Amino acid sequence: MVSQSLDTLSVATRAHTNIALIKYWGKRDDALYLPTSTSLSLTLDSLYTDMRLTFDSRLSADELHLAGEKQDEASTAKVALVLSLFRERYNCPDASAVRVESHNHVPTAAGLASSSSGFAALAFAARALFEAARPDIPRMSDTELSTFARRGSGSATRSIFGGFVEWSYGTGSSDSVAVPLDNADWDVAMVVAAISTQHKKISSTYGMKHTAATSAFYSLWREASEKDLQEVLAGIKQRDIDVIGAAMEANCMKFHATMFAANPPFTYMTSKSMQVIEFVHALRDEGVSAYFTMDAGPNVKILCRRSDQAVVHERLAAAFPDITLFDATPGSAPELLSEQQWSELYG
Ligand code: 2P0
Repeated sequence: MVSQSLDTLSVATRAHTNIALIKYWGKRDDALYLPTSTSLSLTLDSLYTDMRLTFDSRLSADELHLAGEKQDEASTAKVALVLSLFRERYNCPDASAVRVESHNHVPTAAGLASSSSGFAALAFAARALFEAARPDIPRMSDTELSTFARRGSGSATRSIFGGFVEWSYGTGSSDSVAVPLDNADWDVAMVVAAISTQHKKISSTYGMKHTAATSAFYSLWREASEKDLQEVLAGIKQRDIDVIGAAMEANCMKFHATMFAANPPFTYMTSKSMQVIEFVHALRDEGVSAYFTMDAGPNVKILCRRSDQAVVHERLAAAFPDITLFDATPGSAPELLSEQQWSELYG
């Protein structure tokens, strides 16, 4: 971060994506992004978004540039909304418009949750930017910060912390927050099997709304998900990958079942996803602790011991040479990047 006149002040950050072990799938309040159930995730190190925010008095409105390309007003709207919440919170409605430059190191919109790292990066950078503009206002806690990330995208709430993180149901907006559970600095890892990096046909936002409104299984899902959550929490406490993995897989299957039971029904699973799932089961039959989860896309994420990650990767690569694999270990909370780091990366 560089301290210059407010007009050209810049802040750059890196925030990591997270993968839900217990899924968020539905809002009880669409405007405030309050979830219908508590979710739990693992933040990943190797999939992240870098973002720089700059006050620019020459701009008439906030701008979003993705990998150097200026986005249209519709794509910028949610970013502008989150920035407006910071202007309000920091009591500076007249602050200059902000230029947002974002670089995703996550295949966008492929069920790999680039919105989680994107809005976490935005919130983390905006706090630093507005703090510099209004140093007289007391520092915003990470817990409160997670409610600002939430307003951009539900899953972004959880990327405000590293390791295993819960996003609590809460009683309202101020306590539907991220809670860090465990930094996951032990024998845990993921291999992501990116079956498709194409834009998905049904967005998560629409998919969860349609499912909550029409699925015959939706009320059962909420009840059952709470039980799965308790099992994952117990598994994290015991550092037992088998307890965590079994409950994670069960939660994933119930989450996808809600969509099979929607009206009309739909699914994000493909035949290739099923082949990978069967392969994970076969690995487990051989004694490797490997467990799958899938989100709003065809990709399969495999939870395993860090000490087994190379084996899981190699076996998958041999069986599915056409699938791109990403190795990940637990990631940390967002961090600030220096101007020098930014210019070395993005010129
Ligand atoms: C999750 N997903 O818990 C769930 C599981 C996808 C499946 O959070 O509408 O992009 O912006 O809050 O966060 C993806 O949905 O949706 C997601 P919005 P988001 O990770």
